[in-house]
Amino acid sequence: MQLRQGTRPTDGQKSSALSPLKLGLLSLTLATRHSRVKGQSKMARQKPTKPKASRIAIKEMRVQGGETHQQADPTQVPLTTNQGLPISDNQNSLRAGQRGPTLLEDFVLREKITHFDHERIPERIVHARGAGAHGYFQPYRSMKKVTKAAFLSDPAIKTPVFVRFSTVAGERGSADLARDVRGFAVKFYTSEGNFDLVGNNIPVFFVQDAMKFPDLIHSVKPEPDRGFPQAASAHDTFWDFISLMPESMHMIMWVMSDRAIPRSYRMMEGFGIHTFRLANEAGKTHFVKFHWRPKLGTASVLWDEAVKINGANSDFHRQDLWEAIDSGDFPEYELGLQIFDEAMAERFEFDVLDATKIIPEELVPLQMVGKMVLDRNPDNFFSETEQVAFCPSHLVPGLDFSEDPLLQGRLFSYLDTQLSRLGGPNFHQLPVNAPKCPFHNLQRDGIHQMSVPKGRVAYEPNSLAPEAPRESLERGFTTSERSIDGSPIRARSESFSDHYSQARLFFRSITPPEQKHLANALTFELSKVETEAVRLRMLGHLLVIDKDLANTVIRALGAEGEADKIKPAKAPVDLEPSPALRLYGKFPPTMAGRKVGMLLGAGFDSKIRKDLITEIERQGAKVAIITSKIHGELDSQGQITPADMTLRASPSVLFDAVVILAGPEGDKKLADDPNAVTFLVDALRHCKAVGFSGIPSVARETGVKEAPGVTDITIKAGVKGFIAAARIGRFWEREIEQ
Ligand code: HDE
Repeated sequence: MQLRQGTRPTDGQKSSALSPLKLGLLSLTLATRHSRVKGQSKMARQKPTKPKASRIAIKEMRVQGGETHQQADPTQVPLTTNQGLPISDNQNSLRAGQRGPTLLEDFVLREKITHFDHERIPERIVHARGAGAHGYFQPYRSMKKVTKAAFLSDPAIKTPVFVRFSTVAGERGSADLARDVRGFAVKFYTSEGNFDLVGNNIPVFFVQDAMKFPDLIHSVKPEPDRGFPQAASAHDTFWDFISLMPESMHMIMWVMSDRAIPRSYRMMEGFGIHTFRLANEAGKTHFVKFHWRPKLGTASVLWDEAVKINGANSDFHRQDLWEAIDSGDFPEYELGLQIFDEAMAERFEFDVLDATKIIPEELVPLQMVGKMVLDRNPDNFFSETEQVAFCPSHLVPGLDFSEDPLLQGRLFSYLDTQLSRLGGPNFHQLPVNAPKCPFHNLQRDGIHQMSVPKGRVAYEPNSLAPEAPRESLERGFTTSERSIDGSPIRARSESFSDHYSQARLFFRSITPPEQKHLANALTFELSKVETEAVRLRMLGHLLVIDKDLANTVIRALGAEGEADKIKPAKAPVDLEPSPALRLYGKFPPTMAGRKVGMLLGAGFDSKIRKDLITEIERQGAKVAIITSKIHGELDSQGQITPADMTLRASPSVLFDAVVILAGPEGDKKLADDPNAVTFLVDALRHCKAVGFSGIPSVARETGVKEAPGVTDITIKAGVKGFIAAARIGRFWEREIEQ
């Protein structure tokens, strides 16, 4: 059956077993790209030598889902499986109907993902670098109306959790402040088994189908011939792939935004991304999206800070989490649910099975249903943070999956990857992975078997072991009812084809400073791309998303050549801006969880120091005393204040706000010290609150005195003024071109 424009096959609707590639549903575009061989001399380019390796014609076409298909021409070797079988469609997994679940029969997908999963041993192939913490989750009220999940049923129940935050692209030893998505994975040890909510800090993803995940990761990882760049997306292979994936445009807006360089794991949101299902006792189901909201509000750093933090302390995020928990300042996140039914889902402009789309909170508001508190550091990094094994397939009764083709692929991948990463099928027995409720079955043996099962019976049904575990209809997990009726097909539903409207929505919803940073990030990344054709293709996508954004980037790049003319599969529409997508101004001003760097110079006023510390701590923030020499600094009375850090090792990028407090002699010394000047110049450039003592040498060096958010702490109400500024956080009006 051929689908009309704008229609979406319903569950019961049969779709053709032939892929739209064969049906030729939409008009095909044939694009020819010429790749340039870098480093060739002008002469060599004028007189090409045989064979013409530099000129490769690539046949490209878009079909109804809007994804790019590149087809081998008859003289080229086709893409094959490892058994040599030519592959007809490398973009779509095999589904029961266009919007149906992925079929286990899809040996092509399984071969591709199996191979991918086993590519690295034992480091995680993605999300290798991370930090973990123990804690608990507690619901605010019973959610029995919509789910029978026990851990959401009673506000008296505290469910233990283990959380792991991570970066995606870098290796285990890479730096924390890479521009990247952050993993936000939570293992709930519930009374009915483990539930793993394996999410990210961005609510959408790059690709719509699990089939594309290995390609995405290969494109962002160090390029295979040279082994670099590490933990960076600013290189040709990433942007080549992305510019051929219109479906990635929404995610690209998020990844180029400040969300991808968070200030702290404690100050970022988390998202389950996919649509899941909730099921109540009566079997009634609703769709649901999971959100985590940090109690400390959201905060990010600037790219210039990120680069400098990576040099000053590449463990910045991991250490920040550890120290907060260690000092009893426990990170907290609220769990918010967006709950909606199938009828509502049908009315949305987008498909709820498409992981590149959000459901604006203005359409479906968040219901805050509980809180998670992280109150204990791991005892052993390897045993816990490294060996924890999250799997989106770890579910409890009352929750269920949706047919999102990205989620469906993940259901297979995680268990598979643990087999090589953790060495065999018994990784669930490791303390961090073992359920905290009793678990018994008749699986036996295997490498690293740690339990000693007794008796002669390891099968079921049996009549020899009445005490052996048996199935339970009442307590057991049952898949929620839904009709699946479709012929096997490799095709993406047309309802997945609007790749630009939400990218535009995101850009137009965020605040002007965020927009500016996003344009800066795109300019930086694209300026690192060596292949002009890739850059021009990407600029073409930006022109579709938002002309002002594209032109800002084009101007800043000084790009020559004409941006590609991209014809979207579906023309974008202007959506009502969603303030909930903003990073700044969404949470009330606070200093809680922040850190103030207090640089002391000789002869400082100890009363001001004391008053400041008292006020800062009252706000829930911490102070680090910084001095030139490790033993500390003398105040005006000749008393020494010991140092937490030395100036050389503590640039102001490590703090949320800074103070410089010195007597006349100390002030002069600091003004002569390039580290002190940089300390202040950077705090100013990064728009932070600055407090200084009325002695102006360093301040005069940097022109800092005049700027908004800068307070003379020696005047009456100076301390108060500094605190008020530090609560605001950043003074964007101070931002200079970066
Ligand atoms: Fe993952 N992902 N992923 N992913 N993912 C892994 O599992 C994979 C995706 C996410 O702290 C791996 O145990 C596929 C989306 C997190 O231990 C691996 C696809 C989201 C973590 C894997 C995706 C995530 C992982 C590597 C496309 C956000 C770290 C090691 C179908 C919702 C968990 C491991 C931790 C880890 C596969 C896409 C989040 C290989 C095939 C979308 C937070 O199994």
